[in-house]
Amino acid sequence: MTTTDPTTAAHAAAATAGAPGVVFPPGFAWGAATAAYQIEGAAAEDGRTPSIWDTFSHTPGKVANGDTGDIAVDHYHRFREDVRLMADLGLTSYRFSLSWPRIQPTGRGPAVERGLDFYRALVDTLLEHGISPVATLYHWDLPQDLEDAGGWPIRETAHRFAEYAALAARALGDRVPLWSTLNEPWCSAFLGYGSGVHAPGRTDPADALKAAHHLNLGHGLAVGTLRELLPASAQIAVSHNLHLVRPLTDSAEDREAARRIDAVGNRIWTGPLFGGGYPADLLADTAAIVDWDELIRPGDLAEIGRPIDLLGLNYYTPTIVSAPRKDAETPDPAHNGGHGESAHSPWPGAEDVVFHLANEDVTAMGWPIDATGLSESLIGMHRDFGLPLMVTENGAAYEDVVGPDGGIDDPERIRYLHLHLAAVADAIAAGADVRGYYLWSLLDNFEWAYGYSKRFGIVHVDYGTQRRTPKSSARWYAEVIRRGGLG
Ligand code: IFM
Repeated sequence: MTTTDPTTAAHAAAATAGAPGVVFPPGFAWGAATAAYQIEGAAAEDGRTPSIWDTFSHTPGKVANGDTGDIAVDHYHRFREDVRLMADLGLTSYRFSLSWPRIQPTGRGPAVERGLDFYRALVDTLLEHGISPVATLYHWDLPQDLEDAGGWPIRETAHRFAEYAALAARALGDRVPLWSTLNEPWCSAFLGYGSGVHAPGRTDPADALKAAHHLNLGHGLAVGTLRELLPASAQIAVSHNLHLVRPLTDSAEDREAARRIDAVGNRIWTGPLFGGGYPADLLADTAAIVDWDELIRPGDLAEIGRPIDLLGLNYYTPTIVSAPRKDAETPDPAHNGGHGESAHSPWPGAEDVVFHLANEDVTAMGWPIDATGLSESLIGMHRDFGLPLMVTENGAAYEDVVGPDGGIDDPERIRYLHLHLAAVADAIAAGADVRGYYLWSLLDNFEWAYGYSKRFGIVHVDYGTQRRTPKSSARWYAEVIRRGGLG
């Protein structure tokens, strides 16, 4: 594992963070990110079968307006046009996810070549345009057959995931230099099996904790498989939405609330990932919910702790918490990770913790804007884990308006992105080894339980015609990339 000496020239070049003319290190990846179910469409083509998100979105009442990913933004058929857009922006890297049910429809057995062909063509087109591909194996679309067999709460799913990783690595390993195992497993475990606002929509805290362990195990097993099958030069990462948890006040009670959310939101992943096992306080907080001794089998922690090359951070907003209070605020966007309302908590062992808005300056998701949380996260991760980092998601939804000339002017998104890129520069200047930034998202897309009602793209999509129109934020980002930093 490489760690970077903060005195290198790259860091010195970035040391003017916050000042005009902020420059990022040479080789810094200027990216954008998407995910298969959110953009591909072609849900029943070329052998693809339903994932948990197909089932969930087709269940009345689960997704706003009854929206589904059946067509999404039709990227499956329009990927060449989309790669041209990326090239026009000057992106140097593109982070996308592979659809498990497109590659291995039932989650078992051989790969479907037509599914792999799509990704081969996508990757080849990216490479032809000088854009470095970053493939995420799992961005939430578990084959429905595996959910029917028990889903992430059962151990077998972790082994199935490693087998699928092998199929992907054999097909694409010669041309994808950077792989990520999981995207935001916190959401898969705790929104999918705890609060139920995400697929598969189950609401059992014990299942949520079991899912977390099996996602960790699946990650570790997949790292082992990828190391065996990929060229030695390939790099392996995982992307977590680590919560930047701040206590509302400095009281012992609020600090205790923050500790509990940090345990089940963050250290449940980073503890075993970095060889420390599950934290004792997490095990104590959740002892009445799940039998960890039965769940963790001999050898699991060694698998999960296999070394990785890079750690991805997905950051949108900080998480402000307190102990229960009489004046508790009702809108608590962080309660469900900002992904919808549920009577069931996604925080096993910390159900009574109260969430607060960091400030009133919010995006269309209701998520407060506070870029200091991004620099603080990166600096903390550098200090605590000491490996290269990437911001694998960051961006904002706004209610974009198409002007009379067909253009979309989105200065609020530009402001959000500017603040957060400056925060990345601040972290680099403070010594964090941050290798890239992947803006969420390239295109407007299916925003999970919110359907198409929330737009995160820097490229607008007219869902009726599938016409793509770069917003002013896209032109701004292209200029940032051209200059290699903020002006
Ligand atoms: O759209 C999602 C993405 O799939 C995962 N991270 C957060 C984004 C915005 O909610």
